[in-house]
Amino acid sequence: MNSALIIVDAQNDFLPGGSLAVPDGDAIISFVAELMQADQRYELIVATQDWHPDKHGSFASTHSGSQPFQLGELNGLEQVFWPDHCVQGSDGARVQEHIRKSLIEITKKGQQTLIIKKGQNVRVDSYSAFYDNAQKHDTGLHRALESYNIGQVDVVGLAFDYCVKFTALDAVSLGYQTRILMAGTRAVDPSSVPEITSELETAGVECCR
Ligand code: VGL
Ligand code: ZN
Repeated sequence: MNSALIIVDAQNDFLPGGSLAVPDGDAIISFVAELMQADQRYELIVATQDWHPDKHGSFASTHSGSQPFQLGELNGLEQVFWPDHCVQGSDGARVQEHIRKSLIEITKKGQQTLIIKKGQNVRVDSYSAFYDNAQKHDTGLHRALESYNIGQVDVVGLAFDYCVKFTALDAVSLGYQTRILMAGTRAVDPSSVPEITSELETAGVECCR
């Protein structure tokens, strides 16, 4: 069975110094870069990018009176309002330099790679690499994985409690054997990790230490 590596949102804004920095986020970089270099392990390596237009509906700054990290509502869905982040074309939206360079290097060596952008619709947020939070818009990732006969996925990246979690949940419900490699991910809220880990495992996601 073919395997794919899905690197979720390893972007500057989620790393120390970024506008939505994930605590200890940079600790994942060398682990992920090494995985990417492992010959023959993955049929396909996917990197996702959170890719918001200006004034995205998930930004606190878009809603007068709301503060970053407040819970609100966006088009009928519960929504955490975030600091502005990953605005299309900004430096914060770029894939972290080491990961970006590794992607180019392995592509040159013949490794199949794919970039998936998400979060472009101002009216709905998009945590999962497969579907938006309303489960309406499809990014094309499922079809791409099928075309490579992928049956198993390893998920890493940022943040564990949002985009990594929802990517893994969608992967498992689409029928992929799904693992999260814990050395390759960190959470916005580190105290949430034990509870989310058991939620994921109940859903059938293997969280590998
Ligand atoms: C993410 C919050 C907002 C993530 C993206 O990549 O986990 N979190 N947008
Ligand atoms: Zn976002």
